[in-house]
Amino acid sequence: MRIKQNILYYLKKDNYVSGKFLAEKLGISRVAVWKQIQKLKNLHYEIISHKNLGYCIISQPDLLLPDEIHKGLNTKYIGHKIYYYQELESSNLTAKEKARSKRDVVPEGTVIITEKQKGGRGRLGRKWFSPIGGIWLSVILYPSLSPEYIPCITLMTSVAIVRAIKELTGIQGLIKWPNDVMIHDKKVCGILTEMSAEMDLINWLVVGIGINVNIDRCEFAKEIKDISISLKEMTKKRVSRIQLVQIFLREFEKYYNMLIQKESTIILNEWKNYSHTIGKRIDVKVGDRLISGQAIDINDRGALMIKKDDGEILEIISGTLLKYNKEPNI
Ligand code: BT5
Repeated sequence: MRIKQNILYYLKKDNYVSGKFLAEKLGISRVAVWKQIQKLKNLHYEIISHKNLGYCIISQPDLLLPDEIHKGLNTKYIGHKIYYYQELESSNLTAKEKARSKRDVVPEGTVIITEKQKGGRGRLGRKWFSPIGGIWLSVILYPSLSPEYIPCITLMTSVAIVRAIKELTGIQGLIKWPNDVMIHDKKVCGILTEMSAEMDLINWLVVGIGINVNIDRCEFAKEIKDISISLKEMTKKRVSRIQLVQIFLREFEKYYNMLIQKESTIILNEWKNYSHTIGKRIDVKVGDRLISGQAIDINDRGALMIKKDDGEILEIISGTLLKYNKEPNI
């Protein structure tokens, strides 16, 4: 992997680079250089060769290749190990298999990323539409936290996403409790947090993130056309998925570190700043129960606090917002 990265480094630095130069710089044979160039071409790097001048890179693929993400990632551990796939059933499924069976070789912060999911999943077995052009990734974590912190993991992830989108595109997304990032009242991102835990300790945690990036309106499935949006649609141009992943992973690491050090106040305050939910009159489905009232706050465990019409205040850890009045009920 290092050799491929080094070859790319020299190719991107100059117009033409000779095979001899690369072989000398990297301490390998010219045949080995040629083999690496073929591998890069297989990864859709467009590289031409000239008999006297050497190799020249014409274009690089718009793929979420680990080498590209690693360049300038600047995190301490999140995303240092990335498993990349052209297509998966679901990145959360793959991440869970790895977390379950290979903990010794899959360090904390390992990322599973794929260009496309055949069976992307939302909460409660719902479908998550994941065509080419989006970011579909899962992060594996082993936090020393009790399971009651799980809602906070979803909250901090949504804060990291909102901040990454803002930094890259200037667009201010808002967070709809518990796991949606919205732009103009439409869903641009969903988060699926799954875990294995004992009574008071999390064994592993997988945070799955789906962001609609370079997806055109006409590509959205009929059933979600009216409720979803992509960043390309908003900015009217293609958005760099690599940069968005890099910024997101950096923000994610920052907030995750705060959480494991039990400094959740900053996260909760940020979440409230970006909240699309607090202050609104809502109907929430919790299992078979329907709860109506006003969303008044989230508590330090990330539970939504609802004031019912009879004045009773409930804390809801997880549920689905059904009716959602945009105007605050004052
Ligand atoms: C979520 O569930 O929002 C969690 C989505 C998590 C997706 C990521 S992608 C990487 C990782 N691997 C996976 O398999 N999953 C994770 P929920 O709150 O249940 O919302 C699901 C609902 O969102 C669906 O019922 C649709 O109405 C809507 N939906 C589906 N695909 C969408 C999309 N691409 N954009 C916007 N809305 C969508």
